[in-house]
Parts: sequence; structure tokens; C-alpha cells
Amino acid sequence: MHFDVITLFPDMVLQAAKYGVTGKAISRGLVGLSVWNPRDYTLDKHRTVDDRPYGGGPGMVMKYQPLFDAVSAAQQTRHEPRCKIVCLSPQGTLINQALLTDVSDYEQLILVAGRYEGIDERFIASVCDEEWSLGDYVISGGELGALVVIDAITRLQAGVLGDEDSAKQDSHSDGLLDYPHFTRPEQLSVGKVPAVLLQGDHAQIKRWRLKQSLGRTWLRRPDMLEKKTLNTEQEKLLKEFKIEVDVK
Ligand code: 4HQ
Repeated sequence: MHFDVITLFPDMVLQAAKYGVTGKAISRGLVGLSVWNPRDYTLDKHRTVDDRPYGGGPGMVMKYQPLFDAVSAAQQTRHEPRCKIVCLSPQGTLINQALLTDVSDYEQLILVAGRYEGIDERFIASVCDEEWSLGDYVISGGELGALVVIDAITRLQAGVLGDEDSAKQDSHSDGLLDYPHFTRPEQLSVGKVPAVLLQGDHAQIKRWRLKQSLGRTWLRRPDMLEKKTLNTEQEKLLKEFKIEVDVK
């Protein structure tokens, strides 16, 4: 997967992507990352990327031409057949693990990170394939959205995570929240490690973890559980969990 980010703040994206899993994946050549600054594609001496909104109102709007030429430059360096152009905005489809898994086998993802009040709608309508949103809140620019997408998709690429901590084990990958984690020491003043995790019975541990995942999803994210059909074992474990937390 090669990521191209169209951004007025290329260093923000490059710096943030250097850390952790994404940084290692880039240095190992498992994913690629390039940044394209629309300001470099302006044609006037002031290098203008924004202008006042037609109809009035506050703030500025990103102009079509510098964005179009930046995207064209990103497309021309590589002519990948499986390429998607995505704009980050609060008007987009909510990003979830299933959406990101769907595009994880694309060869190129061009992420357009807007600033100011937004982007000229004609660019979104005619150049972008999709509009994606991080969530129902407003942030100051699309860069953090692009970084979220890059991080989550990088984790899904072959060879990025070790077999041990495979993306298949990530919370959300099976539509459930993660189970609770514990490490040493066994006893703390605020509580002890559940006994089942200390006994080394791996079938029991697996069962306990699945029960916790089901129970926490039921308590915290009933919307996720409604979208899922539980098998007989999962139904049984959730029933046990409800009895154990004493709410039936
Ligand atoms: N933006 N998810 C960029 C967002 C946003 C979101 C606001 C994107 C400002 C110019 N991006 N515009 N929510 O709030 O992705």
C-alpha cells in the first residue's frame, strides 16, 4: 500500500508517521508514504491556496486548482490500478474497522486533508471517490484523520504485526471490544489478577476472554452487539456474564 497525503502541513504528517508501528512499516518498505503540498501547485506569486466563500460567511475555502494539481502529481508518479481518492471531512462516512479492512488491499490511497472551513465542493464531487469522517466532532484539519487511516490500514498489511499480536486479535476485528489485560505484579492494593489467567489452562483463558469481550461490548457498546449474530457458545458465555455481573 502506498499512501499519498495532500496537505498544507506535510511535516506534521511525516513526523507523526515516524513513530511506532507506522514508522517501522515505512522503514521496512511494507508501506509507502508521500506528501504533496497544494501550495507547491499554486500559479500566483502569493501562492494562494484559499479564497472567500461565495455567499459569504466566516472563514476561507480551499481552492480547486492547487488541490487538483497536487492530486494529479500524486497519481502521475505511480499509476496504480487499485487507487482510491479519499477526502477527510465530518460530512463523510464514519470510519470503522470494516471500511478500513475493505480498502486494505488497494495499492494506492490518496488522502486529501483539508484546512480552513473546507474544500470547494466541486473538488470533492469530481475528484474524490469517497468522503470519510473520524467521528461526529470537528477538528481543525484533515491531517489527523489521514494519520488515523494510515495507522489503522498499516496494521492490516501483511508482515507489519508479528504473528503473536496479529491484527486478527485486535479489538473490533471481530466486531467486539477487547477483553481486559493484566501484567505483573499479581497483587496490587487496587486489586488482583483474575485467577483463571494464572492457572495456565489455555482453553479456560480463551473462554474467559471471549466472555469478557462479549460482556464489555454488551455493557458499553450495545450498538455493536445488535449488528452481530452470536453463535451458541457466545450466547452461553454472554448469559453467564450477565448472571455474574448480577443484572440478568
Ligand atoms: N475536519 N473527520 C477537515 C474534521 C474531520 C472529521 C474539519 C476535516 C475541517 C477542513 N476530518 N476540515 N471529523 O473535523 O475527518
